[in-house]
Amino acid sequence: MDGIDELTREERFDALVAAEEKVEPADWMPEAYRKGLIRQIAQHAHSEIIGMQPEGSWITRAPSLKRKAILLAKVQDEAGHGLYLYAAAETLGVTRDELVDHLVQGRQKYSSIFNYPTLTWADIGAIGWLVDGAAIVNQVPLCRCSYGPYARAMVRICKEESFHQRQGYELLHTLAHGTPAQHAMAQDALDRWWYPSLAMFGPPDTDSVHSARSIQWKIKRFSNDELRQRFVDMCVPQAEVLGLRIPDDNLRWNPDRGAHDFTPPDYDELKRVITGDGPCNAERMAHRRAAHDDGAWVREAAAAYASKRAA
Ligand code: BYC
Repeated sequence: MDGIDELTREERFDALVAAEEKVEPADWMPEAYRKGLIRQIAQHAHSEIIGMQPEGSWITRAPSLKRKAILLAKVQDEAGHGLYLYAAAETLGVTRDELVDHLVQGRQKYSSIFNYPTLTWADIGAIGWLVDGAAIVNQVPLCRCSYGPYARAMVRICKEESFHQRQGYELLHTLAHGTPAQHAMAQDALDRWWYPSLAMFGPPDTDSVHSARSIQWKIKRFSNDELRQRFVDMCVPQAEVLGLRIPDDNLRWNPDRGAHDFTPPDYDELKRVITGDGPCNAERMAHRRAAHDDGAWVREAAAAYASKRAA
């Protein structure tokens, strides 16, 4: 391929993205676009899979059959989200096996939020309301991502996340309007999950290494700080309905900006958690590795069965 053809392909790709059309797996794409997407989609898929752990540990302790059935369905949905996302990443020329290996070897990341412990039942409500809420704010714009398979996976994921968020909000609402002890438990969960949820949106824009390129290529549509702001503005009236206090003395409406001023999360803590030093990093990875090893015989049996049928 000579230089002129290379330029033409690049120009064609840029025109496709500018026209808001989808880039599909068979289309030519810049190598950095492909690699960037694999990085983000893999991290997203790993987050869904690791994200099953903090809630999964409460399935046996849910306070009623109804709550147990709801939580079980939610955790199963998360496994499904992981699978859609691994499948979307596979269209970019990597295999799911490779990505899972990267996760268990600690070579790819997953969301910082899942390195915090779920100490009480109210935490399950806080995860649904805040963590799934943050995920929705982050992921709805990804339904318009320039890469077709990722965008289409996100449409279905967002519908399910919306149900997840409502179940968490309803759970927390029940506790917040229950006995004083239940109300205190709900407030304590909000106190502990608020700042880690704000950190889910990533480093501030000034430190975000990938944002500019991702926005230029229409993978991301908004910056980390824009989405964080949107999330805060969404949560404030919801907290009022819950009768809970967001743990931020600086939180107030700013009429000039048409948005709330708020205290940002501790970005040094985010860095520490991302690099392996959060409260539950070691536990989450050990659990994932053990599940991977324990499941080896299933993968081998499935592969043997498939090759027998092919023969
Ligand atoms: N945690 O340049 P930046 C869910 C990394 S799961 C860990 O701003 P980017 C759910 C970032 O990867 C929710 N790492 O990056 C599941 C990069 O490192 P690398 C998961 C983080 O990509 C179960 C570096 O820091 N959602 O919904 O432009 C139950 C520099 O950052 C974090 C997604 O994954 C973090 N918080 O923006 C309930 C959504 N923040 O890759 C719910 C898709 C930053 O260079 N992902 N990093 O090694 C995204 O939208 C973007 O990747 C991010 C970061 C906004 C997360």
